[in-house]
Amino acid sequence: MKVLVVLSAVLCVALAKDQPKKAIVYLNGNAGVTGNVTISQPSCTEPVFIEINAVGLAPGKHGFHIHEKGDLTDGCASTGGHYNPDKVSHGAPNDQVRHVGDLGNIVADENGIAKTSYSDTVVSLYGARSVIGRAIVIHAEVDDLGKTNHPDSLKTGNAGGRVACGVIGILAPFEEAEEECSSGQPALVFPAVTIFASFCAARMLVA
Ligand SMILES: *[C@@H]1O[C@H](CO)[C@@H](O)[C@H](O)[C@H]1NC(C)=O
Ligand SMILES: [Cu+2]
Ligand SMILES: [Zn+2]
Repeated sequence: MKVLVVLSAVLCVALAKDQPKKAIVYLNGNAGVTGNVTISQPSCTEPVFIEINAVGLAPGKHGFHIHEKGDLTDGCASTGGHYNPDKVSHGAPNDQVRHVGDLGNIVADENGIAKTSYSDTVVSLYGARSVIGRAIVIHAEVDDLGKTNHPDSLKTGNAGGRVACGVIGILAPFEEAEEECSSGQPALVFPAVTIFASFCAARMLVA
């Protein structure tokens, strides 16, 4: 019986987990580059999945970042620097030390098309560090990932001008308010979840 109670409690906690979140970015700029980016995350403890569709790029690698502001007043120029809440050096997506916004490079084919997707464990759509409302920026040049002697390497990756950008907007869910959940930390067991689990366990006992 104890095993049943524990099992049902675990199941109920699993069912009560966060709603998946999804964000959409419409890319534009004054360099003829257009496209979109979707960012989805099943729960606050799982990685984001980023899908990129961009056209009009010069063939080759282009720095791809999340910048701190969703301000397009002056086009991509007014989106600020890389989103960097930890105030650390620029790096590669897989580095221990990196800006939250450091997503490395995307690669455009000979037709100027970049269609790619990948996961990232640092970027989040949940909590105080949610990137919703910030901006995605595609650069003219290669992001050197903080690995060269250029004076800007550890600041920006020396990725050159900004050829396209867009604000990270909510796609789903759009009906409910932000949940309390700190990104980048273990999931907290909230009182509501505990009560729900106890309720489920109690029902198992009665049944
Ligand atoms: C993103 O762009 C691709 C390629 O142009 C298009 O097929 C897709 O429908 C777009 N997605 C959204 C959500 O707009
Ligand atoms: Cu950038
Ligand atoms: Zn950076």
